Amino acid sequence: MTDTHCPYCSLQCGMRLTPGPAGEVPEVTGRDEFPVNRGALCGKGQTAAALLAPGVRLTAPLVRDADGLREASWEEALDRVAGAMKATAAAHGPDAVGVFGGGGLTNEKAYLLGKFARVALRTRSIDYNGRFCMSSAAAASRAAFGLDRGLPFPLADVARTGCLILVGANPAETMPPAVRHLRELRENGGTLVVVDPRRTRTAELADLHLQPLPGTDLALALGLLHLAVAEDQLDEEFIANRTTGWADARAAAMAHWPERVEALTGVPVARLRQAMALFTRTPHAMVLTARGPEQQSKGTATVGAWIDLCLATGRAGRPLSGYGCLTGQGNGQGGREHGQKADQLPGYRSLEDPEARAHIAALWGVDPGALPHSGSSAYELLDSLGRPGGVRTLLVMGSNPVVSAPDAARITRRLTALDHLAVCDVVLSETALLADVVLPVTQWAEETGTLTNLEGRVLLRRAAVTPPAGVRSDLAVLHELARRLGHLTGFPQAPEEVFAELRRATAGAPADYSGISYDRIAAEDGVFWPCPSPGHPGTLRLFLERFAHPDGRARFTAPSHRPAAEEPDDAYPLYLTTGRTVAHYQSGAQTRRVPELTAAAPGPYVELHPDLAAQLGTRENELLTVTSRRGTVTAPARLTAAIRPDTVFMPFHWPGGGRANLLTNPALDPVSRMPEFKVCAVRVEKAVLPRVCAPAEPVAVGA
Ligand SMILES: Nc1nc2c(c(=O)[nH]1)N[C@H]1C(S)=C(S)[C@@H](COP(=O)(O)OP(=O)(O)OC[C@H]3O[C@@H](n4cnc5c(=O)[nH]c(N)nc54)[C@H](O)[C@@H]3O)O[C@H]1N2
Ligand SMILES: Nc1nc2c(c(=O)[nH]1)N[C@H]1C(S)=C(S)[C@@H](COP(=O)(O)OP(=O)(O)OC[C@H]3O[C@@H](n4cnc5c(=O)[nH]c(N)nc54)[C@H](O)[C@@H]3O)O[C@H]1N2
Ligand code: SF4
Ligand SMILES: [Mo]
Repeated sequence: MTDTHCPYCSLQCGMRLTPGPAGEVPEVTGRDEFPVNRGALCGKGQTAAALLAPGVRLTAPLVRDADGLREASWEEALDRVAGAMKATAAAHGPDAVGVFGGGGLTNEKAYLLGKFARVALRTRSIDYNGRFCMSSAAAASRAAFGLDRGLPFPLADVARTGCLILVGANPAETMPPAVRHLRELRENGGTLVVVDPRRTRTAELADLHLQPLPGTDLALALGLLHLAVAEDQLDEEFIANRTTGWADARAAAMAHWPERVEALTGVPVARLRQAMALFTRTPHAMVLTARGPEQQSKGTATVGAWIDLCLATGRAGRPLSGYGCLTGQGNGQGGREHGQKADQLPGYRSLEDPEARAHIAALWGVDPGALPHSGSSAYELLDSLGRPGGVRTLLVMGSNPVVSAPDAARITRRLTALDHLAVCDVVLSETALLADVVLPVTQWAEETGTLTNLEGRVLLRRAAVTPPAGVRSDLAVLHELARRLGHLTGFPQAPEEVFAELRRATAGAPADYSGISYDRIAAEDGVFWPCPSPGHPGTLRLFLERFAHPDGRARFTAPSHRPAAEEPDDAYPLYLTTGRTVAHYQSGAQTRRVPELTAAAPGPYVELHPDLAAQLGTRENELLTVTSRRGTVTAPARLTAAIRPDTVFMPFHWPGGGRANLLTNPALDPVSRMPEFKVCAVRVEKAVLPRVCAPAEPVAVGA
């Protein structure tokens, strides 16, 4: 039996793996002692062992020749990748070799990948899929508090606050075991407010559901702040003692009076007042955001406005109060701390800070001047592929952008324009299918490493099974590639050795892991960062005495509302928003290979209101085409009164012609460079079926 954690989301539910009979995958059970999930697992976690079966996962490297991908030896595959990296760098300079990482990678992998880019490749062209995930919340938290940790308190605190506003988060589908904390909140007398254009399973649990137009959360937050001023609900003492910048925030709020906010958001003034009453009725309250308000071209400003509301009412930096972001990927938190981001060095150090450069350069044994500077963000990096001055050889580790990137047809074209694409993956993802070389790597239960969950709790995922012959770890791949690029040392492949270096790299940094060890994590079932020494207990709650800016004060950011980058018009009269459904994870590369999950959710669909369906003359399951300025998709209709009649929703888990990201708008937030996955304008029509349809070829849905 091995205690470990789930391969998927940021809850990192504790699980126990019991070996199955010979030749079978282990049995997975939830671990009662782990405080985040207390034994519960969602369907994805329960079925995760299916990923370990030999037929599902890759077991040999693949290289492309004239006939397509064929099996190859590791030597040949690694030589091809390293050879391409050298050739590209020699012909086009080091920045023409790029790296694209993922928030599912362990801390050790994220750290070594960043080091590999900066030291072995000397490229500035590195970023990762976390840019598509929580970068707006991270940017806003850093601006307001001086530090970004998804939740500045343990998740269990949620059950003991007085009122929780969940903005654009659907944990009932995206983090099901977290729902018990929401239920407990209500059992304890607290209230839940949900802000979502859809009446989701999470909204069903709420005392109050606000159903704004997509892309209007910023106005909504300012409207609530306006009411806080108008109804004398400010915490003047907190504002005076613990913040700066209130005058500007007050002015921004005053420009967003309730009737104006009703006109912008569609949320009636009476509902705004109800929300404000619930939020200020109790001494403790929290606001948690997820991708709804964040994946907007004004996501950073939007989160800033919700934080301003918390600060003005004194609901931050105090026990059982505060703002937090529900980070998404398994290591969404740690993955954003250790240097796979374009502008970052390990421990949340900045690549542009001379002191940070000197510290890390000394550890890495290079001259600070030899460290590259910041590169461009994920979408910009992907959009540069194969273009003059752009990246020509790319290594992808832990992402499937063919399905998950915005304006995916464009990004797919860019990937095919590369001179060389190498993909490290566990399965043959849609991105791996385009690769010149596919390197099959070990996954969660086959390897050991640390991850940092949405609370900032550093966890140990332990190897529970022996990996199949033919696969190597991501760390071993980096080790081998670095060696071929002339770096015989500096790229260890043993996870604990990498972690030891990561500890030194983060010493004294904002995300300080130097007091954390594998033994300690095992003994304590997780350690919260910052943890600056082995004797330090770890930091469960941040900001209780002071915020992380040098003066200890939080900053109001005082944003103003602005429209989405693309609003509906005559040609594209509806809003499209996108997100998740409970059975599948992300691009679906993993979960579409699990029979139970595919049975539960076999393909893409378009959620629409019955009134809109009547207007279009369509019925349940009839094929629709959805068209935006980027492309057209075809998928069946799913009618539900839970969505606004002016908005349609698509989950993004499937490739092919039902791919939601063929439609999405890559407009970027100016600060976080987050694309606007949550808002674009579309036209919806009944699909015109081909008149003759050969019986052997039924119309493919999302094929
Ligand atoms: N089942 C499942 N669980 C997952 C994942 C998965 O793919 N599948 N992925 C994990 C990851 S990486 C992440 S980032 C998290 C994401 O977790 P969530 O953020 O909870 O998931 P989403 O479905 O992307 O978006 C949440 C809600 O935002 C709403 N929304 C859309 N537009 C707007 C808007 O303009 N304003 C507001 N307020 N709300 C809006 C949607 O209707 C949706 O219900 O989930 C994690 N858990
Ligand atoms: N329309 C729309 N698009 C979205 C979103 C949305 O809400 N709407 N959400 C965005 C968000 S929040 C996210 S996080 C992204 C995620 O989108 P992706 O980056 O595509 O994430 P995954 O599907 O998890 O892809 C991870 C890949 O890495 C592989 N993998 C898993 N573990 C490992 C490992 O340890 N090593 C290696 N080398 N590979 C591994 C998996 O098999 C899979 O192929 O999608 C974004 N795209
Ligand atoms: S909620 Fe997330 S971590 Fe927990 S079992 Fe489901 S996918 Fe795994
Ligand atoms: Mo995410």
